[in-house]
Amino acid sequence: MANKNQTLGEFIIENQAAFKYTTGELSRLINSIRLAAKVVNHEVNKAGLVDIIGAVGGRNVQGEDQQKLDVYANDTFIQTLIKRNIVCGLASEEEDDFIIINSQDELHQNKYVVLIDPLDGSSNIDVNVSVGTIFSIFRRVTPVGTPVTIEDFLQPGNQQVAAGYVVYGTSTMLVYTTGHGVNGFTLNPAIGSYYLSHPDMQFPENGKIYSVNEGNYLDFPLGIKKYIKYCQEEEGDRPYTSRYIGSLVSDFHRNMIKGGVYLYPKGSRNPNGKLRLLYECNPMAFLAEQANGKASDGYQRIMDIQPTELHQRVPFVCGSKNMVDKVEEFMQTYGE
Ligand code: AHM
Ligand code: MG
Repeated sequence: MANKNQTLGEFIIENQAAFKYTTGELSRLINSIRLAAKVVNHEVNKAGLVDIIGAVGGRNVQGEDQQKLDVYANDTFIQTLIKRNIVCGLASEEEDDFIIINSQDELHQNKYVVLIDPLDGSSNIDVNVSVGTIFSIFRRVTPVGTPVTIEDFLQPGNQQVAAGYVVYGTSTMLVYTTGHGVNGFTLNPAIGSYYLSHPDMQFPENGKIYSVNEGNYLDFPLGIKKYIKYCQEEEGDRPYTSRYIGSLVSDFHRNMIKGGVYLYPKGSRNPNGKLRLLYECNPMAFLAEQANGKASDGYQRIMDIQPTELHQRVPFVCGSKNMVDKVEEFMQTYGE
């Protein structure tokens, strides 16, 4: 029975034994992400004050340079993970290349690499709409004690050890999986602790929400156009409701709680879709599957795609299982 008084710290310790390789390293890593997320949360919550205390990109009253929030989030996560000596390599949506990390005592003894989108939903940052952080954790495939290589990062999503997101919304939540279901923790800002508020999160099998940027409609594959029309038809439990925030984390979070499907298809402007396989789609796909949902590129399982480059993009369909099945059915029937 889930204990709603439990803090994230307590939960991590209690569940450590369930981890596949239990040395405590993964627990410490998730703890570091939790810490960095608190720091970023503090900054995100002050975003509206920027015009009062000094414009982003300018200098604040102390004469320090003010960073854009996405740059700040990127630096915070990277520095926290490097300083706590907890990973052997990092890749970020904000960085061109992956980062090799040397641990202080012996070289490269850590086993895990982290891939991160430090602040997703960039178009929402300046307008007080929810944004999020997404992370994905793998065991390295190259030998411990050597510098990480690109191979350690180009692993299919089905090799993920853990994944999660932080949503900076009306409240701040950290939601993650280590392959044993999905649990959500809400930050109590007065105390600075996350509490287990959403144990064992599950997508309803069916949903009534579709989330897609319909401004791109004319550009979509025929299968997606037909699916959107299907959502709008009056029949059975349809028409569905359209809800699109434009922040993947928030759209996913709502759909997981209420039941729905998120789509970012390809189009002539985005021939492979917009979202990145490694930083956005894989971690969300792992969470979706762990929560009884599904994630696909329209034809195949996202987590079975073999990545070929760090910033690779893929079409993304994710959410309630029966809804994703339906989208695949439309893609099979009508194709591009
Ligand atoms: P970003 O990584 O530049 O923030 O882009 C990712 C975001 C997702 O969070 C969101 O679902 C999507 O881009 C929205 O894109 P669009 O504005 O094209 O609908
Ligand atoms: Mg992003």
